[in-house]
Amino acid sequence: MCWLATLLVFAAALCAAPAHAEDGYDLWLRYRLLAPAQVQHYRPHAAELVAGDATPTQTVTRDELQRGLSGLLGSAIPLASTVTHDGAIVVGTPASSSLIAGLKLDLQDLGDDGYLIRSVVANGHAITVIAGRNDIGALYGAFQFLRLLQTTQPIDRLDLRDAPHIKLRVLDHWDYLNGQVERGYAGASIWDWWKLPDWRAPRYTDYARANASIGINGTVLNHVSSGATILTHDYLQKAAALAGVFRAYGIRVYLSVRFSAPIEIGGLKTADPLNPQVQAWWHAKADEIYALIPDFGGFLVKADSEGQPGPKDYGRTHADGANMLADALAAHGGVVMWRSFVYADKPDDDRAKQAYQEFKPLDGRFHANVLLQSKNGPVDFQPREPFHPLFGAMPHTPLMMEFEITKEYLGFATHPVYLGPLYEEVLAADTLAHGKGSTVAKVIDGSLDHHALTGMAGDANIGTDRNWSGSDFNQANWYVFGRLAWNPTLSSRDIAEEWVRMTFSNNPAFVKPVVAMMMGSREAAVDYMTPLGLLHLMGPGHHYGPAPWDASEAEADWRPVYYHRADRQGIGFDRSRSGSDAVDQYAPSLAAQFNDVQQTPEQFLLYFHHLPWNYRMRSGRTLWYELVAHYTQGVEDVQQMRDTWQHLDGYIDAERYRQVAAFLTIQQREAQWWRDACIAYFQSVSGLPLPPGFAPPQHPLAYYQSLSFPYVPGFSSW
Ligand code: GCV
Repeated sequence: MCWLATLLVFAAALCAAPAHAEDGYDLWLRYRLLAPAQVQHYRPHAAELVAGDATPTQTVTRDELQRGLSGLLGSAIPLASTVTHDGAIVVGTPASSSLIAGLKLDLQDLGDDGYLIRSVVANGHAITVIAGRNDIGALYGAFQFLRLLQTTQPIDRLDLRDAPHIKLRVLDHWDYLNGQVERGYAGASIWDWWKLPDWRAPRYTDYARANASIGINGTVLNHVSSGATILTHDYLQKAAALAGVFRAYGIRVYLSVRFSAPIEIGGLKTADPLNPQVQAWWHAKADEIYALIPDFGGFLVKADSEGQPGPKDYGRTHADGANMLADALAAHGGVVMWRSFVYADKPDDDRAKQAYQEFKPLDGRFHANVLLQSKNGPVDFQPREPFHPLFGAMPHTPLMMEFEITKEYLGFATHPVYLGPLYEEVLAADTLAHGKGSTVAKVIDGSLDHHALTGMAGDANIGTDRNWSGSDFNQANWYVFGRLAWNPTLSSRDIAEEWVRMTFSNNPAFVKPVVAMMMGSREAAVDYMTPLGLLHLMGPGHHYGPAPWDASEAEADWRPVYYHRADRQGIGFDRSRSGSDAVDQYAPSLAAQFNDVQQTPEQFLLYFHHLPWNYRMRSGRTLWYELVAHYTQGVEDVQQMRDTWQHLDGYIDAERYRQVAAFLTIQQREAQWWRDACIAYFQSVSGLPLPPGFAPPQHPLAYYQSLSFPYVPGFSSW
């Protein structure tokens, strides 16, 4: 008896242990065996699976449910052609399943991609039905059903319906055709262009699964500043091979296009958007693309920005350029995502104002299949910026959000900074464009100004690292982007909890502290990097580490000193009416608030105002004191995160535990470096003594200024 018991325990341990070391590859789709009580609870609701396989999407839906349920519940779920037992799961659409058609479910308002999951009685049996109007809705529903089990939610009396709020939910890859990824901290590009189209790595399918599981339905394969080669026939065939892998998962391929492509690969002398030959070239190119990729999504364009060619080279407007490309795609149903990230080196003006200045006058002048894609803030994906003033200012143009998922300015791969609170803060910000409640989320989901064409893009953090994103915690940023692109009103805390449960463990003793740690992580980074509305203090070009003293960049508005404007008297960029007047790019009541230093939220204080070091903050302390206190707080918060993690040893696999622990050590060292370097520098400028009770920087300023980093990832080689 005793040996039998030992054997059973051993067998149970084997079942619970992962088949291979946990290396993060499985992302949030791990489908590991649930605890015995949960298995017992769910098993009766997964007695058989009735799922079609008449289309590729139906097949992958069925396969995912089989894979997920067998992993979570420990044994395969039998396939059935019709319901024969209580506890059957039926998935499909009215067209693919006569049973679903017979149930006469209210699917009308689910749109193209929505789903319904309901506990019903069919053929005399209590079953769960997962239905969409289209195959893709059913696939999204299947992923949601699996998520319920993965996060141990009840599934016995289900009545869920959900549909995406945003139409285009897109990843932008900053990947070059040579395999490098700009701002990539997770290895090389996952697209093996050299071996495509013949070799389609299995990883492409897992990429599609992961994206579909969170509702992402588009991918821009190449860098926004790419050359024109991607539009040559050979490369279009490679892109078509990828599109072929992604199609079953509802993911469309888009390409970044270079405005001067008609010259570079078309043999024309001009790329003027009003030139008939240029227009004909793009029409022919669009026809060629759609012949290879019938569901091609469209073009992403970075034009007249950071040295990229564009319509202004020919005296034309952004609207002329975007419309010309849009016309070439229109007959095929494609769109143009035209970026608003433009600025020129005009040191006398304020870089933060330039996108608004160029685009606001063009409102209403873009054709129906153009979206204007704006970064979340007016400068460049800083740890904190106010929302971009174009949101709410262009009612006649569909505005698309661009978030950066890769952590160019937030600690690269190694600082576990969860970006959910950043995204949520921006989406929930009130533009006041049409009175109170005109949130950024309502601008981009189209509800504020009645746009049907809507979109959200995320600059991907994906590379060839086994764990895809350079660290396990960075996966959460990919995840939260997808979930918020589906519904920009979701709570980043809820999403964090979902992700932790799926990625690591459902044990509340683990979930609770880790979610709390994630939720505080972005504020900690703001504090140790750029508190109180400071921004762009990072090292020149590579953006690694602190360099608030730096003035070496060729362009004035790339230099930290341009942004913080610290001198003996004070610090901050005056964007009030007595300064650059960027405040007046916001709706009048918001402009009035930002213009008044007393009413400006302290988190944006130095973004909008230049203030004396002894300015009295709401705490009653001086600005100098608060600055030092924030920098110090950031380091203490990271120490707290490390302590939290140290108490969690043993709750998850050793492999991932160890890597997070190591990365937190790096983060703490670098947070201290940020604090000390910034305090040393600002002290050298202000000439003020450190407020009492605060430790002095560990090294003199000259030490921090002497550091150099020739091989920073994501930068040095491009
Ligand atoms: C893709 C900033 C970043 C660049 C990025 C650019 C853009 O300049 O540092 O890496 O290039 O924005 O978004 O176009």
